Amino acid sequence: MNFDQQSAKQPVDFEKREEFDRDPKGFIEWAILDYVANSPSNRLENFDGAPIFEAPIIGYANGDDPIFGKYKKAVHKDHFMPREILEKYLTEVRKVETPVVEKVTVVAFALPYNRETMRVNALEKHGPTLRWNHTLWKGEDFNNELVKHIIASLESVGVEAVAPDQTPFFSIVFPPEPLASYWSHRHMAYAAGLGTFSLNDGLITPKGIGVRCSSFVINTNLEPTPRPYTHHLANCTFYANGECGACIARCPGDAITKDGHDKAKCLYVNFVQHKPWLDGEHGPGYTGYYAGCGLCFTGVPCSTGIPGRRASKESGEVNGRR
Ligand code: B12
Ligand code: SF4
Ligand code: SF4
Repeated sequence: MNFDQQSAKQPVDFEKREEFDRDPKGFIEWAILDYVANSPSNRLENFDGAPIFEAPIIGYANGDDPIFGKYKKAVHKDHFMPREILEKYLTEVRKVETPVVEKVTVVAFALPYNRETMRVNALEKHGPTLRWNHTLWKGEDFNNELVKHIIASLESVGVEAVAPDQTPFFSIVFPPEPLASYWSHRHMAYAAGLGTFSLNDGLITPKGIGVRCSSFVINTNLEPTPRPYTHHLANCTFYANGECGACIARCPGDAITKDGHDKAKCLYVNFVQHKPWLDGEHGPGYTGYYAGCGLCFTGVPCSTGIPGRRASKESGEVNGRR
């Protein structure tokens, strides 16, 4: 960890630094859980101030784990490697002359949607509820604010960290190229033992598929969380034993079939199809940049937990998909 270099840049709170050194995971987890529990930004202000998200689950991955190399193929050729993006950020944004990046850890977390938001969205058949829509755009603002807060807390004790999707190097790739990004939170969560992908692409965690994800990289060695699955689709019943497929019928845009998830169709529903009626009902400006959807995340067996499954197929081919 490049503690001296950081301390030269800003005053370090040595008392808190001792807390971090005693129990780095405890320090990080308390900072995340406290902010989620107490921040006024984690509130659905138009719904009696109910929390947007419940307490998150948190996991860790070794930043030099070979799995991150695989994401150059599974996500995008320019998907960041954790060590590479931390070094780039320190050099080009923080202007640290010769950053010493030793052991790198990816910290990932998944924030469960408020249960009432899950319940009401499950009743919808054509598009998202206003609660879901607010959880999408106000929730994502909160998610970004939360990560900024954690990075600032770490920097205040002289620990370097970066939120790769909040750097100027991050980009989302849109059609005609296949939809992707340079830092996929779900892939980070998968690496950090938090869950697997599914028929509709969503990440199914022990808290279900009804979560939003985030992740950051830290210049510290933290014990990785075990990955309690045999392949990247294991938590989805469709791939575990060929059953389910409940999300297929939930999709108002025919974007899910037994062959998987059509991202271009899904994009259309999320950005174009739902926006006029949601704005029509509630007024533009009230529904954020885009309407969202998420019907495949609600009213399905994996909504709030990993669905019960029989013996999982061995790794390799899973229900026709690799
Ligand atoms: C681009 C984007 C979209 C696009 C494309 C989605 C997609 N499937 O990629 C569109 C506009 C369609 C979209 C829609 C939605 N999105 Co969106 N989106 C993103 C974004 C910005 C980037 C995603 C990305 O990089 N995808 C890359 C592609 C390649 O991922 P993929 O196809 O899912 O990956 C497959 C391969 O990698 C394959 N694979 C092949 N080989 C291997 C090997 C290994 C080892 C592994 C691990 C995987 C693997 O398995 C994966 C699953 O099939 C992220 C935010 C972020 N920065 O992460 C949010 C994000 C994915 N979206 C999110 C959400 C909630 C939504 C919506 C519900 C919208 C809403 N809120 O109303 C819908 C749901 C769509 C769905 N069913 O997934 C959440 C997902 C939460 C979850 N539980 O999964 C994210 C993580 C945002 C967040 N901060 O939480 N989204
Ligand atoms: S509803 Fe069923 S098939 Fe669809 S993602 Fe969830 S477990 Fe998989
Ligand atoms: S988010 Fe909506 S449009 Fe996209 S796959 Fe899920 S149900 Fe279909």
